[in-house]
Amino acid sequence: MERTCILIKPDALQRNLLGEIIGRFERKGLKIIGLKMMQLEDIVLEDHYEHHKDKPFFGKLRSYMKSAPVIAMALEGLDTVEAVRIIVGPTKGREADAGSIRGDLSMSIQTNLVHASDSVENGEIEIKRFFKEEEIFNYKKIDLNFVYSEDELED
Ligand code: FUP
Repeated sequence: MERTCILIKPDALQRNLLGEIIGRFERKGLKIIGLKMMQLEDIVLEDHYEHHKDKPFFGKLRSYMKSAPVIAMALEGLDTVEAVRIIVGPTKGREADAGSIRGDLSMSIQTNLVHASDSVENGEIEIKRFFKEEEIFNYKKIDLNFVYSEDELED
């Protein structure tokens, strides 16, 4: 099974959308293997947004990401990185398809509610960045045989 990392951003917390957003991942059939609230600091944000460090919007992005706590989630499932990116939608909320989190709930390119890992490799890096080993849980999820077919579970 593949793993991915989600951050539910400060705008979601302020707009009372945590339950709505977590619920969408749950209803999809994704297994929550890590979940916590945390205050992000400069060092971790500079690491996380390394690819945007020299962009003009970086300063404002960093302040916004520190303006309130975030919720970090680790999710597990088949092809989870791609499945979650579809549920989240593209970066700019006002251009995202209805049905996606950003398409339904966000108008912004920056306050766009959610971060989701963009590759399997980054998913693993981000889980390590935001979670300690003991904060990731290995447990039997009883709906697995209904979320996936027998064939898919054997692969
Ligand atoms: P995504 O993978 O969709 O979260 O998007 P990116 O990695 O391209 O961008 C990460 C974050 O940078 C976005 F969530 C918000 C911020 N950003 C801006 O603030 N302004 C921009 O023009 C582009 C991105």
